[in-house]
Amino acid sequence: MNANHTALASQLAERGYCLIPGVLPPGELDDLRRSVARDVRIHTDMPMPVGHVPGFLRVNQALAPFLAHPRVLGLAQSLLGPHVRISMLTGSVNGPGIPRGAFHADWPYNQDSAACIPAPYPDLLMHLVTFWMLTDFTEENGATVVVPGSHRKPNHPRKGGPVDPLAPHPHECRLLGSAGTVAVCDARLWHAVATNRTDRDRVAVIVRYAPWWLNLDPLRPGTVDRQDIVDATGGANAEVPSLPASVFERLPETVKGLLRYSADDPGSPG
Ligand SMILES: O=C(O)CCC(=O)C(=O)O
Repeated sequence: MNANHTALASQLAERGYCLIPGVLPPGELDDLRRSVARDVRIHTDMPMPVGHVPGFLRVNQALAPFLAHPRVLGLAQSLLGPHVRISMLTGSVNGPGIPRGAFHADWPYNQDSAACIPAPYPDLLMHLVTFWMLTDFTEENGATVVVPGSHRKPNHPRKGGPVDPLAPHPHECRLLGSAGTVAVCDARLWHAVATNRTDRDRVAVIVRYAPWWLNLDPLRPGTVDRQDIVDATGGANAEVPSLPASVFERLPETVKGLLRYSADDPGSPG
């Protein structure tokens, strides 16, 4: 592990998150932000102000050249091993007026998911959630609320449980950063959407990185595990549509290895 990754890895181990500033080139930020904000608004699966597009790479590839950035992928590989892949890529616009959300941990720790690691879950990092900030993340525009150190807990706040997921936490803080920063979080970190009190969008792409040994099939429509664990039980679970072969083929070579699992077979319609 190089010295930078070691320092970031120890912040991540201690607090459950770390920040990598200046990953995206300043000269490209305006175009990236405009492109992502436009396509999230067109394709969102929830009404604004919650702009949310799972499988965002299908409709927008603006971030593709950066997804294997050595400062981000290098850290992910040093934590999860060399065979890392992108498990989810979501376009995200938290528009003006978006209300505060509930504290939760992310998949596969989230106990509201049909496919989850049952709590008490083990003290093991299995999934990274990265926020690629395309606008500054500020207190005013709803920088994500996080509880430092909560990634070491074996469960996350749940309705009816000992910690109210909707109440402010005494140790909470914000994931603050300037546009171009990538925030890297342990998926167990307790976090919540924060109110955007400005009249401007907070724009990001949320990219999750998983080791090869984490079973992503329950996320993917049409797989046996999705059918058995999610469809047959009527449970909730994040859904990641596959990447059309035509989109996959146009990705930078350095990025293809991260998304091979997610791509449709060549020859299938896309
Ligand atoms: O948009 C945010 O600030 C948080 C998003 C979030 O909670 C999630 O994707 O799990």
